[in-house]
Amino acid sequence: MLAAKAEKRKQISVLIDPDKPTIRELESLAQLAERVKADYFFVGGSLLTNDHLEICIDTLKSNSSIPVVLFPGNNLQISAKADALLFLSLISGRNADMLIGRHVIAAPYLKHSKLEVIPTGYMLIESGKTTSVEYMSNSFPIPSDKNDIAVCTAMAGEMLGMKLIYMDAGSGALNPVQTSMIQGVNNSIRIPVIVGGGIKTPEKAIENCNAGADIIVVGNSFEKHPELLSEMVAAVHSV
Ligand code: 1GP
Repeated sequence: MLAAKAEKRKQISVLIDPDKPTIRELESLAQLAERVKADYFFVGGSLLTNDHLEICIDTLKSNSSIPVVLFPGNNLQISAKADALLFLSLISGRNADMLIGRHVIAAPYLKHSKLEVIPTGYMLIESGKTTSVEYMSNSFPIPSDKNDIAVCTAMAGEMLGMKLIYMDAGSGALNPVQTSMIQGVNNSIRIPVIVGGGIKTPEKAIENCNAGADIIVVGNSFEKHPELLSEMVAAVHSV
């Protein structure tokens, strides 16, 4: 991620909610992602209701060479089978459990695993409806028009030692993060900026990259239209 940013290469991650796809669907998604050269799989969700995390990672890894990065909604979503884990601190909220509490519980497991642990400042941005992550994290998102709050939050995250900032409107967001907010955040920090939530078109992905997003995350749209993957990856890589 750092090398790509230094070389000004934009990247795209396919978000997989382990509850949703069948093994068959996962196999073909992984093979397609490999063919079109998607950069990462992010795996996780606000709430998992089936015990599919490990089989999901196994399936992705046996059908592609794309790195699998855990994007955990809570400390139960840890698997040593993945390559890395976004160690998400919900810096947009004021819920101590999501800022540091769950991390204390997870730390000894992570210490003994071979996972690459990536400290990530996670900023939830208001998106027009209550998202699962807002409800499950018991935190307020940053209002979508308050760019100054987002900028200062990202700056504080970087100063606290976070290695990535993830701006998320939440899965299935009605309104994705506004480009002016992405621009403001990108101009104020040096670490890579990940942007996700409600991105449905290659045009939107390009707009976000031009505003300063380093990594675009798409989940829902690929679940509904896997055929979009090729176009989206090409769009992001063309920026
Ligand atoms: C959610 O950023 C991700 O955490 C992706 O959102 O599913 O809306 O693409 P979508």
